[in-house]
Formats: sequence, C-alpha cells, structure tokens
Amino acid sequence: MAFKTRVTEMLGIEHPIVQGGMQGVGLAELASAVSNAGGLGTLTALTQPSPEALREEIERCRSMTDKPFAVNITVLPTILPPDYAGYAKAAIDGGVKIIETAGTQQVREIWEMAKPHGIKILHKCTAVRHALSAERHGCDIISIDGFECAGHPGEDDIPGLILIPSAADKVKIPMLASGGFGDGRGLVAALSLGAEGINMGTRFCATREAPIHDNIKQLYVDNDERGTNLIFRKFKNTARVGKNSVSDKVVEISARPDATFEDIKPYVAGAVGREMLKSGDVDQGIFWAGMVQGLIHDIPSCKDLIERIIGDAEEIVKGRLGAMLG
Ligand code: FMN
Repeated sequence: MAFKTRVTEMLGIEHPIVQGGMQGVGLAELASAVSNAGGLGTLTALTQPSPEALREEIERCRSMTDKPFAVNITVLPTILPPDYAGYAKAAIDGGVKIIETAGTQQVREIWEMAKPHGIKILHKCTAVRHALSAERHGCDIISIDGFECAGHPGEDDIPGLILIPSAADKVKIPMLASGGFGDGRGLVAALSLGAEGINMGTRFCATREAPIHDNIKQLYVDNDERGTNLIFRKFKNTARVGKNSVSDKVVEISARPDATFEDIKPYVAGAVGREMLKSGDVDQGIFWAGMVQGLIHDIPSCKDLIERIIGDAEEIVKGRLGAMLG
C-alpha cells in the first residue's frame, strides 16, 4: 500500500516522505538511501566546498540510485556569500529535477534560474505569509516548518498543530508538513492537518546511512523532547540546536543584557559543528536537532524507517481510526 498525494505525483516518488536539506549530513549516502526507499532524498549544496564538487556529488548520488533526488540550496544572510548561482547551475547542469530552497528572498534568483528547465521548486518556510509569497512567485510545493523543527524555525514561534492547518487554509499548491515528524502517527496527523506529505530532518540523522559519527546518532536517540536549545534569538535569526554543554553556554552568555554576537561567536562556528559530526565528540560544538528527538528510539536503515512509517500510518488510518467510526 502507498499514500498517493499531489506531492508523490509531482515528485515521482512512492511515499510522501522527504528528507530535508541538512548541512554536513545531506551527502549521497543518505540522499540515495532515502530515494531508494521510495522517499525523496536531498543533497545539501553548501556541504560541498564548491559548485564543481556539487556536480561530482550529484554524479555520485546518481550512481547510487536511479530514483529522483533533490538538491537543497539554503541562502542565509552572511558577510561572504557563497556562489549560490554557481551551485544552482551545477544542479541544473547535473540534470536534477527538484530543487529545495530555504532562507532569504534571494532564493528567488535560484527559482528564476531553475524554472525554465522544468525543475520543480520545493520551498521551505516558517510562516503562512512566506508560503503565500512563494506560491505567488511560482513555487511548486511548500514545506512548512513548525516551531518544533531543527534549524531555523523563524521568529513567530507557531507550532505545527496551528501552522500547518493555517497554511493549508490559504495555500493552494501542495504542502509538506515539516518539523517534529518521525513516525506513522506524525504522517497521519500531517495528512489530517492538510499537508500532502512530511519533511524530516532530525529523524533521518539517526539512520544507518546518515554519514555522521555513531556517537552523534546515539545522541539523537538519548536526547528526549527537551533536548534542544534555541540560540540566536537575540539576533533575530533563531536556531534550534541540540542541547549540549556548548549550546547551554551560548544560551547562558546570550541571556546577559549586554551580550553581543562577538561573545558567542567562538562557540557557534559552523566548521566546528561540521567537524563534530565526524569526530563524534558530543561537546565539541553546536549540532542541529529538533524536538522530535523525543520520538527517536533506534537507528534503523532508511528503508526500514520509511516502511515502518508507512505501515504504521496505514494501520492507524484503517485500524485505529477506522474502528472509531464503528
Ligand atoms: N535546513 C535547510 O534548509 N538547510 C540546511 O542546511 C539544514 N541543515 C540541517 C542540518 C541538520 C543536522 C538538521 C537536523 C536539520 C537541518 N535543516 C536544514 C533543517 C531540515 O532540513 C528540516 O527542515 C528540519 O530538520 C525539520 O525538522 P525536524 O528536524 O523536526 O524533522
């Protein structure tokens, strides 16, 4: 059995389950495993040091799966912006059919580049108004990310239970529910709330194929739903990260009335966080994680995870909910 939605139709995938872009994690090993399991795997462009390296990673992923996969391009405010257009061109030239974008309005330049090539644009955002704006600008699918999510939940603090149906009331193009999803119950809930699939980040980090150290995978299992910290609030660039001694320290420093970004800078370097994913030193730096850690209890293969989610969702719809109807 499979859940057929506009998302599965548009993306040409079997199950309405997407692996969102993940800095340091979205490599060919994970993306191909998710796609081979019938979901949509995603390579993360900026994990590659250059557009040329992304071209090679796309080729590597294609050698590992003949199913569709996406490339995520995340545009964040930064002093020295990466060559976003170069990464977009690498994805287009590489024949990728789906691009996931996230971040500032500058993503529109990527949409303009990709659309003429028939590429489907999946845009991730955290507010209904941003979803409507993306729809107006020709995006194909919205990934709406609730306050529970790992990464950047925005500044409105609206959890998925409200955000997803609020968006579904207004957005006409198909939507993926994102943030806090990790099992079959979540998938059924997302479909009930008006989404046509789910996007998961944290849950896919705790899979066999995630190319990160076993200690970090175990951390996602050991942490419960309280195992995150919100950092960068003060700078209006809120990020939900895993709770450890480093993110605790950042929270502590940020609470000082006179704290500036310079005070926390030594603790939050992205390069150290990426190194931590490889070294397995759980207190080396900052790592991205969502509240869904409270629902993660094992480290399955992507295939077993996706099969379990679909099987459980089916059982809930046909069994538990069906029985309630008598
Ligand atoms: N989202 C992006 O758009 N770009 C990124 O580079 C990115 N890096 C992430 C790295 C990690 C390790 C994790 C866990 C998430 C990251 N995200 C990024 C967010 C995910 O794509 C996804 O939106 C989010 O994890 C959904 O919430 P969940 O973790 O509760 O499933």
